[in-house]
This record gives sequence, C-alpha cells and structure tokens, in this order.
Amino acid sequence: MSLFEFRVMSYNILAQDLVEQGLDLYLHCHPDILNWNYRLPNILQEIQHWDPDVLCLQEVQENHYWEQLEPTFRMMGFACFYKRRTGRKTDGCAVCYKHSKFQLISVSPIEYFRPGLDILNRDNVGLVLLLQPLLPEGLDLKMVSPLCVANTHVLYNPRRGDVKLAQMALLLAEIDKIAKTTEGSYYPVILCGDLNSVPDSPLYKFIRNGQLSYHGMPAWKVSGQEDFSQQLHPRKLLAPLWPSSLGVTDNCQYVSLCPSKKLDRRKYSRDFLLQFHFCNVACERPPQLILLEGVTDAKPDRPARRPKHAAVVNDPDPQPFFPRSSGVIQHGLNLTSVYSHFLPQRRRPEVTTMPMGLGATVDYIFYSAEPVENGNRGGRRLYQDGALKLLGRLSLLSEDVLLMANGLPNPFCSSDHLCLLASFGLEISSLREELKQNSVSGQERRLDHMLKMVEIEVFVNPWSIVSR
Ligand code: KL2
Repeated sequence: MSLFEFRVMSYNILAQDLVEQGLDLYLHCHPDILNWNYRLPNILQEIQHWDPDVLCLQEVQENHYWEQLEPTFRMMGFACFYKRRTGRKTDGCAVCYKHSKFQLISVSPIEYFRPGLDILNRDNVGLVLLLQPLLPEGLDLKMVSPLCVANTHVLYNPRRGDVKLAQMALLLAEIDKIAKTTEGSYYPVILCGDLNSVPDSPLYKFIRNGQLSYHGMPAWKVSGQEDFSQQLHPRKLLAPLWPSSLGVTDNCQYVSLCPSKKLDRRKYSRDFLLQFHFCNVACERPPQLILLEGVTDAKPDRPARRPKHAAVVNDPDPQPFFPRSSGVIQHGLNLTSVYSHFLPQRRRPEVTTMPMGLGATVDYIFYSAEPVENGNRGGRRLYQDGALKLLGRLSLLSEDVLLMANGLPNPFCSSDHLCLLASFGLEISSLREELKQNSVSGQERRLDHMLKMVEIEVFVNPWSIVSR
C-alpha cells in the first residue's frame, strides 16, 4: 500500500500583545527574550527546521501575521488562512499548507461568540479547511481522500468549562459538515489546537471517546486546569448545555444536516398547537362538508374549562424542534491523540506549556482512527489506524527538563508552548492493490489485521523523533 506522507505542526506562538498585557506571568524570563524581534526569527527557524506541510498556529497577532508571518510563509511555499478573534484581543488562528502538497477545497472560519447566549459569550475562534492531497503526475487525485484540517484556541478561563464545551461543540459541528462524505462517513480529520484542557479531563475524554455525560458537573472540572473544589457555590452544567436556537444537536451536528427526517414539520411547540384544539374555527363545521355517517356528523364538544375565545399567544419557542438528550453530548468523529501524554522512559507526563513554572499538556493533535471493536476499556476507546496512519512524532519534554532551561519561554524556545509535530501517511488506493485485497482468504486477512495492530505499538513510540 503506498502512502501520501505529510507532516503537521501545531504551535501556540504566544501573541506579543498577550506578553505585554500579562508581564507578571513572565517574571522568570529575561526581558530581552520576550522581545518580539528576538522571538520571531527563533519561531520561524523552528518551523523551517521541522518543515511541516500543514501548519496550525494559535495566538497569531494580526499585524504580525500580515506584515511578517504570512509573507515569510508564502516565500516558504505555504498558502495561508487566518481568523482573528472577535472582540478586542488582537490575535487569532492560522492554518497554512504547502501548495506543492495540497489543493484547497474549502475553508470555514468559525466564531464561537454568539450574541445573547451566555454560554457562547467569549471571543475564541477556529478554522476548518478541506484539502485535496496532490499526487505525483499521472496519478488520479481520486486515489487519495480529501483531508479535513481544523485548528482552534479554546477559552482559557479555568472556571468556564461550560463555555469550552460549547466552543468545541461548534467546532465539531463544522468539522462534521465539512468532512462528511456523500455516503455519510467522514474524510480523515486532523484536529489541532490549544484546548486549554489537560489529558483525561472531561473535555479531553469527550473528544477522544465521542461522549460526555455532563449534567450536574461543576464547570471548573471540565478542563482539569485547576482545582476549585473548595469553592462554595460552583457553577454547574445543566442540560441542555446550549439552547436549541443554536441549531446544533447534542450529537454536535447542525440541525439542517442531521439525519432526522422532516424536521421542518415540527416548527411549533406542542403547547402552542394545543391552543387551537377547540378554538372557534376548529369547532365550526365547514358548510360544504359532505357528511359521512359516524365520521363527520358529530359536532365537536368544547370541554367546559376551555374558554370560547382562546387568547392565542405567540409561540415562545418557535425554534425547529429536535430531540435533546438529557445531559449527554456526543460526536461521531473517531479521534485519537498523536501524543500519549506520558514519557515512559522518564516516567513523567509530557508537557506542552509551562504557565508560572508548572508544566501541563493543553495542546493537541487529534486524528481520525478506527475504534477497535469491543475495545472499550472503562469507557476509554481503543483505536487502531485506518486510512490515515501515524508514522512518527516529535518528542515533547517533561517539566523537570524544562525547568532546567528556566521554564518557557527561554533563549531556545521562544514561546510559552512547545510545538507539536506529527508525521502521517494517507492511503493511496490503486486498482492492483484492491484486487489483491479481494483475493486474500479470510485467514490471511485476519493475520494482516493483527500485524497492523502490532505495527501501531511500534509507531506510537514517544521517542520516535521525526527525521527525514
Ligand atoms: O493557556 V494559553 O494562555 O493557551 O497559553 O491561552 C490564554 C492564556 C491566552 C489567550 O487568552 O492568554 C493567556 N492568567 C494566565 N494566562 C492567561 C489569563 C490569565 N488570567 N488570561 C489569558 N491568559
């Protein structure tokens, strides 16, 4: 099986305006290394060195993007897309791809801010691209599937897990729309971002296991960033998490796209329709009505407690009706993490950022995989690679190592986050291979399947630093 190989980098490059607004977060740093003119060439050099084909950046300051980053990336062979946050903060997300490797199919910027909705009152954003991998000349593009790339920077506030979940739900709904094939399955998805949530937090589990029962959960618990269990009256998550007026189901799908039939038939609530049950018009027999004995000859009786003239009020909830589950959200993308969040040889957690000298993972590259049947260990799904294969990744570091370098940023790493880098292979189908597959016996196929599982163990080696 031949593979279309490419590398993906996710990197929160620390917006300069945020450095200057939060200088007390960087007291451990020499002021010179916080200077943008010092940081920019270091960050560019790092990107150039690892040479990704897809680059997902967070905390990209708008003026730096247009004046410095985009022109440089363009010279490096990237096509670039940018989405600034709504509101007053000056940074946003960028997704860039090598135009020698991919062709753009579509791009969707997403604003999570929705006026009037408390749960979506923050200015974070995301970007979702659909890319067509380009094959060597002579090969039909149809032999390789389009790839969906999403990038986001979720709200920081450790107390507002409710907002973080709603932001993720909007991003997942957009991915669902962009990555869904005409047959209802999904193109491979790569989801990068700073999710401001730690591994095995409820938000992380929601992405990885496709399901979260949230009803009654304190909002601060969602991200696992900090412990607010001493707080007297914590904000709790109540079902439904977001109102139906958002047009997103509890399965994180846009209502207009979800498979349930004839949604537009249920435009009015039951209470609203009941008002008309015995209204005057309903009790009046149309004069031209042909009477059928035993069917239309009885005059409907108005129950005594129903007034003759029902005061018809406007429907308070005229939104399209769709069923909401009680306190559970789900999504249909099968996503697993490139990183395992643990460095077995050091027996320490991986770290992607070091706020105030404390190491944490909040940055991720998730990718589409196949859930292993009956591979559910205590609610945690097991995955194996499908059409998209993880070939390697750049090792992260542990907190103790970063502390020896004086935390982040330091003279070598010019952001308060480390970059994440993964190398993938996307299956290129060929007629010959399809024929071969169809001729192998069931026994051989099972063996082939087992071999694949073993290979994954080798691939998911945290020390497999990508090198080419
Ligand atoms: O955690 V971050 O840093 O992904 O590296 O995302 C946010 C935080 C970023 C954008 O909002 O600014 C940082 N204390 C510490 N850091 C903060 C705070 C805060 N109160 N607010 C924002 N950030």
